[in-house]
Amino acid sequence: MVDYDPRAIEKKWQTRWEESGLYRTDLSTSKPRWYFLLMFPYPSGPLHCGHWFAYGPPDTKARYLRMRGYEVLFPMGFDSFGLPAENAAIERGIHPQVWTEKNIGQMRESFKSMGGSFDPDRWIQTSDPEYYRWTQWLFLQMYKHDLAYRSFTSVDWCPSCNTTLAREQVVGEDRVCDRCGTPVTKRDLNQWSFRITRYAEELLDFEGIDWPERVKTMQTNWVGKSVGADIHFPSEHPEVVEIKVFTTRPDTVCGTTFVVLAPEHTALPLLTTDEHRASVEAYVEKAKRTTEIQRLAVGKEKTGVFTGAYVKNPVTGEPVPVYVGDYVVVQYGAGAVMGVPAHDQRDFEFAQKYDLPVRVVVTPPDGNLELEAAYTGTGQLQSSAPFDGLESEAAQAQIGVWLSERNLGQSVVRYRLRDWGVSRQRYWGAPIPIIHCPDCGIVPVPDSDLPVRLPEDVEFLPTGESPLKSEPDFREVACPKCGGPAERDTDTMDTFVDSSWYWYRYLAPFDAESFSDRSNSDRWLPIAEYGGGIEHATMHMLYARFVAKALRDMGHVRDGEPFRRHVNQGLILGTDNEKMSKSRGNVVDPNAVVARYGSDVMRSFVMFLGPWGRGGTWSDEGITGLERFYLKVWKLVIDPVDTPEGTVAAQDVTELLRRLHQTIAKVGGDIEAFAFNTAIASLMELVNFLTKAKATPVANTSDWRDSMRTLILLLAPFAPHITEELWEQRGETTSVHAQAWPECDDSLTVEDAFTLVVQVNGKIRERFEVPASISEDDAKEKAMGSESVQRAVEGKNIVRIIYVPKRLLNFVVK
Ligand code: ANZ
Ligand code: ZN
Repeated sequence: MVDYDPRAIEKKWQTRWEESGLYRTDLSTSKPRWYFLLMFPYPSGPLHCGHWFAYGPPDTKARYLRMRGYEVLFPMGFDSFGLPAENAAIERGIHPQVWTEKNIGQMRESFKSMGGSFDPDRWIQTSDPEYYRWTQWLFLQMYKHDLAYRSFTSVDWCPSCNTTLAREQVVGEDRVCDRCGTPVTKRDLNQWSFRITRYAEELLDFEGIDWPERVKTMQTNWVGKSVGADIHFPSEHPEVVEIKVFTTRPDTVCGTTFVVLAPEHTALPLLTTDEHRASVEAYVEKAKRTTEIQRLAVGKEKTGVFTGAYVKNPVTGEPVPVYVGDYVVVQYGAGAVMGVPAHDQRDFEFAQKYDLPVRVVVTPPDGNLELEAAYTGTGQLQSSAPFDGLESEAAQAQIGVWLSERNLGQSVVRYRLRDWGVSRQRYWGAPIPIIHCPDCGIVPVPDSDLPVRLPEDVEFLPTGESPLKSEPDFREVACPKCGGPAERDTDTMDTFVDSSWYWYRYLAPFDAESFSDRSNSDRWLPIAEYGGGIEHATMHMLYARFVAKALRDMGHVRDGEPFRRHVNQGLILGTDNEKMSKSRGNVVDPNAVVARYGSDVMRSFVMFLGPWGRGGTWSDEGITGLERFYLKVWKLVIDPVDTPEGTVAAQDVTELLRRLHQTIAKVGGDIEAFAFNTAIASLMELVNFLTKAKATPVANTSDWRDSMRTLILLLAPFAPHITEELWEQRGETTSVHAQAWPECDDSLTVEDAFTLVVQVNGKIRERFEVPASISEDDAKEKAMGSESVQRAVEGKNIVRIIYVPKRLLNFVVK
């Protein structure tokens, strides 16, 4: 007999599948459609274990869905612009393009060796000019619809690398540069931004999409809606009319005993009196070096310095001292807060520290006015004429009206979400398709001139300027409007722009006329399932929703929600139960595992580790366990039946069919729920059962031969190579992956029952109805639970237990 040799069969089938185009999707199909999208990888080199976990199990589901009659669009590509390529260029002198292409080559090999059933005709890469031409088109569409604008804004800056950092390059609690570890500072630059804030309210609406609660919560917090009021505290300073604050508790305005400005607040240098200038300046200098996260840390002591200035409480008319404090963030709200120590804990701590009065204006339920901590609940107003006696909620509304009638403020809704800064002073990205003309100003590159190609021969060394700035051939152009000398924008786009629309491109990857195909996008979207890591919960997943809504409003697509369902995979941990990392030395190289055991074993193993949504821990024994499993499957199917013909008990056939159909139902349901681990466990049980049954006469029946067929079909999504080979060896001529999933006949899954007779020393003590599949242990346990059996064995020693399956249990006692 032929032995199981994964090395030989896997290569053979990968090549055949490729040649036959087995996994090509027919977008104009009349079958039910299923667009199954996985977050495409950054091309970092051959696939690692995390990639195998992210892509292998979903491949199983894609295969299953095809067998269930769906036309499955299951494409793959590469998010191939970005910083690592540029860093490789700087460190090793390899051109980013070369580095990227090499890695993509390795990764595609890995995807092939996985046996991934990705559509062969839809591979895309975002650094391809035919792709980024449409990223640039998207930018221009945003610009034309007033969703992209240029402004002077603050960006993260690494003083050592001398460059702007993308948000993802700022790492850790201390916000350091991920290249050199230097603490990041801020710098003001002319930057392009996308107006994502216009969609803030709609982004909070998850109606009709099936997403993990966790992701919805993260997005909701990221958007950060607050309902409250802007309140103006008038000033007598000649250059400062008033200080505006934002509060979610306008009902507490009369409890304000100080006002705090952010260190960057523009009115601060004006208001500060000469007497306090030195201490305020020293404080501001120090605050500049502390990061936002550090400043806002909950446990952190609230500090500040008095400015010498006073403003007026708009309701009570009382003078209120003005402080500067670093717990106030300049970009949020009005960059200033009214300090209400009685009702806000941060203000309470501040007041304690600087010995400022605490005035209770919302009566606590216990009536106690000697507060140990802020009372942050609601209640009846006091010491707040003319609003005394009102409940907080009514007071909030009335105070809003009262203030706006007097031009002293108004009720507002605020969002924490900021517009999306998309300019990067880097090389390896899509050039921003804008020309700056001294006469015409900002001029978009005409669509017909797209793509604006990235020049190849460029000096990358980080000088603090965009590398493209030093390329006169790139930079200097004629203005498309007036023909005069003009300059291109030399920044490139944030790579998150590239990935904010890629699923549309899979629907028409080579279309030269459009970013996508409208009839395909209407038919195939929204995406049935989008799988990927929780780390993308806010940025990528929020940008994607924003872009979909923007394209919908521009009339380019129908749906504002791109992903009907979203699923997150877990992590594979190393044998030490820690995240795999080179520094810990717990990394497993999937290629070595595949070389030794084959891809079917590797992919099944990662599925067997644990539920896909949770992940699991690597184990070398687990790998050999799966190797043994497939050897067993191989022998079961390939080795001839050599059981002599004999009478076949009807109940053995029933049992065979019952096991089979129970497994069909179980495996299908588990795959749908991403519970690949329990699906494999039930297939293992089935194989054990069949291996035993093979030695009995049932193995000579046609039901047996059918059961071999069913087993191969059930295993096909998990182990595409071995099953294809076994299928062929049985004389089949069309691919196992083009077959229908076995039908589960519910009438066959019903458990048979039998009467278990329990004896003690041969004397019948009890009879039970039990399921036919009851195990010996369960039968014993049930018998021991019987009172009459207990009475019969009491005080005696059980010397032997005789179990006759499906009939009786006899306790021999002395
Ligand atoms: C007075 C007050 C009284 C407040 C009270 C709360 C309770 P969210 O919900 O996150 O929007 N705040 C406003 N602007 C700020 C800034 N730039 N930096 C730091 N803190 C700021 O929080 C809004 C509340 O956070 C505002 O309501 C303000 O404190 C503070 F009993 O104003 B509150
Ligand atoms: Zn011009």
